[in-house]
Amino acid sequence: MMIPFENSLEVEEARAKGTPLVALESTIITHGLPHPQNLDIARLIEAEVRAEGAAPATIAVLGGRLRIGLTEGQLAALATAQNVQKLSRADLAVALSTGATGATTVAATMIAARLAGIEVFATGGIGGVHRGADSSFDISADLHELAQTPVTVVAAGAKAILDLPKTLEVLETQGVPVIAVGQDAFPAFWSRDSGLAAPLRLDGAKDIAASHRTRADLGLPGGQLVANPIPADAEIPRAEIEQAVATALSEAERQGIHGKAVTPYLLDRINTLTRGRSVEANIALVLNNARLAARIAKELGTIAQ
Ligand code: PSU
Ligand code: MN
Repeated sequence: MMIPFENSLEVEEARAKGTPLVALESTIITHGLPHPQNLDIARLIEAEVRAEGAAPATIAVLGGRLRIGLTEGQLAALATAQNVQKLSRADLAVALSTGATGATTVAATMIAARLAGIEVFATGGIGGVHRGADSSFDISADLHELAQTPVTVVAAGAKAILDLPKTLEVLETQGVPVIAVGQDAFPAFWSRDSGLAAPLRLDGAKDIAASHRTRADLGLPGGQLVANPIPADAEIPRAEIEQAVATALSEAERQGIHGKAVTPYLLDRINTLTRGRSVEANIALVLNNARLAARIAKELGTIAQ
């Protein structure tokens, strides 16, 4: 069988030199952040990984090819394209076999990272159990992916648009380690503290790398969710963001938004309702996650497999 992905030159060079790699998703660029800032932010995330001495591999499907690492031109084209598909686990094979272009979610990026031998992945927030899931059944495929694909995902917890207690319950049922970094509380994306205890806590990249390897040694499938709190100077207090979340949720319900469209719709509305503050916080936390992911990737490079 042919290798089902293509490495960018930067990724090839990193492999040749033994530079640690960090996977980055592309749905955050196409569906998670507003135009036109999304391109600048995508570049900043990559730069943050490089500044730590690792190499970024932004992942996307371009013209039916699974790209591990994008050139500057490819990144710009993706960030400015209209109507790019949002590809999760269910969509990946159809997109590749029909020559489509699409951005990969956390789930699809994990699948691609594993294929490419990349063990660490940085993003902003993961998908989870949506509020009202008891009637909508809306549970992100990201949670099931974490249970079966051995990639450590660094996120700032899960967004307040989700039902966080139910999200943690599903992760527990699926056997996914949820590890808060440097604190006991599970962080809630824009805020450092969700009011819920994190199931696990580790205080640095070295320990996170060690637990990644130990899971593999135990023969356990699946990855780890590293919940890295937003830097204190960038956080939005819970009460403040909750108002925007509540408004956005009721608007989404009134308009009958469902399926894949829910998360992008809510993010866009919350950005408008907070007058851009939610996106400012999003930038700070994703850069913070890129930094930690690069450090974990470097530590993994020092532990024998
Ligand atoms: N949460 C964010 N920003 C994002 C996403 C989630 O704060 O951009 C994106 C990620 O790509 C994630 C996806 O994997 O949304 C989840 O979508 P769904 O809930 O439809 O599975
Ligand atoms: Mn969903």
